[in-house]
Amino acid sequence: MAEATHVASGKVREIYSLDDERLLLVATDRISTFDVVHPTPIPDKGRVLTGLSAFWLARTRDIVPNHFLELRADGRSMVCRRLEMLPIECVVRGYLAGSGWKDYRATGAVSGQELPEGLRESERLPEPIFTPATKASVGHDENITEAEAAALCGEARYEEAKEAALALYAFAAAHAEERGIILADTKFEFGISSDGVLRLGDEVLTPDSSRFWPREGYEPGRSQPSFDKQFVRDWCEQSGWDKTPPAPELPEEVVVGTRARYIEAFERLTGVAFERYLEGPEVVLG
Ligand code: PZK
Repeated sequence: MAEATHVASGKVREIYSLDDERLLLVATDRISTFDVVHPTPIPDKGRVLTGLSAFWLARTRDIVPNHFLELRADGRSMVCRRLEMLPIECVVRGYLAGSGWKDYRATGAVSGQELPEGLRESERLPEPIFTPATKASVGHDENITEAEAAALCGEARYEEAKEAALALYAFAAAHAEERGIILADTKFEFGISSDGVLRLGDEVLTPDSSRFWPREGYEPGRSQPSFDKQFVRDWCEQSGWDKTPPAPELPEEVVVGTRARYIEAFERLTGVAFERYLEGPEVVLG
């Protein structure tokens, strides 16, 4: 990729600039647990995430336009339109987990929205809620009120992003549910293209931007196992690692089991055999 210049690294992704209008997003095989990246890659994880993201972007373009332009033959990189990103994370929650559960337990509310009393950890909410968060450059994103988010984005763009995010969640949660996967929550990022259109950007509805739980064994009142990362978390918990950097190397059986879970999520959600995706990634675009 001689014409691409590197612009940013995420924990598990890289961004390159192609020209004034286009970026290349590359998903690596890196994996993090407890916010720390392991030295051991999960082979094909980046391809699974890029394929899933492209699948959702292709199927939701009538809900809201997005940044997708092209899937590259390597299956792990996507050419997208350069956007002016909104300065908030657009989180939709259908179930009470993570910081949503933490904030609810402490205050009875999430992002300033009061919820019914007596909800349990991982419980399904009466209806999905939009809980905007800051984009922290270091440390964790923090939930903010809708008024704070609207002030950061401008009222009209805020409302547009909120309505799009709720509609995207409803579509994806129904699709996942039919395939035995609970979409507990997910994070979207939106931006404005040079023609002034609000578009969905970033990675979309992947296990790295969402909580996917197996429907089988779902039980409110406790935390739920992660569809993709549970082998890694369980191994880390019993390894004695104190969850501060550096993260430990992962044993072969954890790598193999985790890779199989990513591929299972891909195949269940897309209905496409992963081997078929490797032969020609555009198969996920429908
Ligand atoms: C954009 N990120 C997240 C950070 C990564 C990814 N279409 C776009 N236009 C402008 N900016 C972005 C996008 C997208 N997608 C996404 N940061 C900026 C990010 C670090 C590494 F791979």
